[in-house]
Amino acid sequence: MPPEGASDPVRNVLVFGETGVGKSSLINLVIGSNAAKTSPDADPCTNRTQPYDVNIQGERFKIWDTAGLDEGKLSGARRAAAAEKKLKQSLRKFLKNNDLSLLIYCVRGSRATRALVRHYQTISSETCNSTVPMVVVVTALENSSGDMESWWQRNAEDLSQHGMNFKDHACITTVGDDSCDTVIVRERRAHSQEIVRDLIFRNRLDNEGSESGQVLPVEGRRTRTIRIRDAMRLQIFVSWIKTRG
Ligand SMILES: Nc1nc2c(ncn2[C@@H]2O[C@H](COP(=O)(O)OP(=O)(O)OP(=O)(O)O)[C@@H](O)[C@H]2O)c(=O)[nH]1
Ligand SMILES: [Mg+2]
Repeated sequence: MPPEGASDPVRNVLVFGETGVGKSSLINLVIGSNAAKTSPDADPCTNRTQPYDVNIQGERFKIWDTAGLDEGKLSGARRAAAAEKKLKQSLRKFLKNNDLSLLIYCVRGSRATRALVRHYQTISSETCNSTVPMVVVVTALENSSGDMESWWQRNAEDLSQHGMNFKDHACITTVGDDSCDTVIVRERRAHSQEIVRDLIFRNRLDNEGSESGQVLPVEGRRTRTIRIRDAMRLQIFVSWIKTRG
């Protein structure tokens, strides 16, 4: 007999963003362990797309860590191109199989908004025909003045003016457990874990039904178009009957 919950659907969540912004740290925060390798070096740490299993509110998720994207330096251009190519390949595969529940764009709070546009556009251009939600997670806010959420109040309009629109957001710290040197940082980290797990849960896409799937297959799209056309015809017919009556 399979273990309990083994046949439950598993929802895939893909985390992407620049090198060193805290993608692997974010995953460790969500799963509650240090399974994903992190590094303080400026050099890229994660080199391949790798899944981490986690259960959130009784549902199963696979959170995929990805290689960091280019941070605008000319050095390492080959590696950056390879990281982008790998990310696109993984994304296309998920979309083709209707198997992606959520995209998380991980950014660092200190980064200028305009620096975030390029990677946003790269991924949006891949997902424009799909209904996979994209959310943004802003990291490194453990010492921000005011509460962490105030980052959003200061920057949301700027993001939108730069053409970046997200279904939802979380302003958090992903600083490692061993680097929480004050009570406030420790509390912010614990709060961040709750916020981000909740973000994933409430924005997950249900990939089972066709209405909630991502890219509708051609047949599905045609059926939906016919349904809309029939409804419009019916409406015109009803209006015509009314004008006669
Ligand atoms: N202060 C601070 N440091 C953080 C935070 N999140 C991560 N870091 C640190 O930033 C460094 C890079 O973190 P990683 O999680 O390895 O970043 P990454 O995006 O996975 O990096 P790559 O795999 O190289 O793309 C590590 O030293 C982390 O401890 C944060 O919220 N605040
Ligand atoms: Mg990493």
